[in-house]
Amino acid sequence: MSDTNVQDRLQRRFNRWDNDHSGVLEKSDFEREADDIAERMGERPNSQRATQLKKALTGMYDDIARDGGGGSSSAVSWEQFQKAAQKWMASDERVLRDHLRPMVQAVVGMVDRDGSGTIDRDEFVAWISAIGAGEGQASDAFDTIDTDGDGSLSVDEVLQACVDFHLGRTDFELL
Ligand SMILES: [Ca+2]
Ligand SMILES: [Ca+2]
Repeated sequence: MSDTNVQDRLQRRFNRWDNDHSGVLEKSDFEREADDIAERMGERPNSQRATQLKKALTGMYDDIARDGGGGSSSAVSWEQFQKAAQKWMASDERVLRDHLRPMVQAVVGMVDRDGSGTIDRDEFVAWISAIGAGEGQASDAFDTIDTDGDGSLSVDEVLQACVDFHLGRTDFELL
């Protein structure tokens, strides 16, 4: 993996989460992000799925604030964000997986329109076009992420794809 790549992706992630472009991350950025994803997925703001996602994202904010060395009541600077990320990415990748899991689970729950518990190809393509990321590659990405080749994406498969992206192993950004 390339360290520059990993660093660039972290910076991009920080900027994307900094929804109000204040230069620091606040809990409200994560609430807005959850609302934004819900809206793009055509979900009502207070639906169970939308509420789950908001809970997962604000929970992630609390984790980042804690591991960055600040408290969850103050904002997270880029330096604190990097500190938290280094902590999550330095050791066994299970640590990163555990931190990302609640968010991935909530997003999968939202994308999984038919409630099958997994994401099929149509659901995946709808999601990727809703977030406006790499539409042309959606079908190829689906095949790559579907590591057991059963034609649907499980929470674990999506989670691994997110981890692989942030560790610089793959180029397809999911979230
Ligand atoms: Ca499904
Ligand atoms: Ca699969």
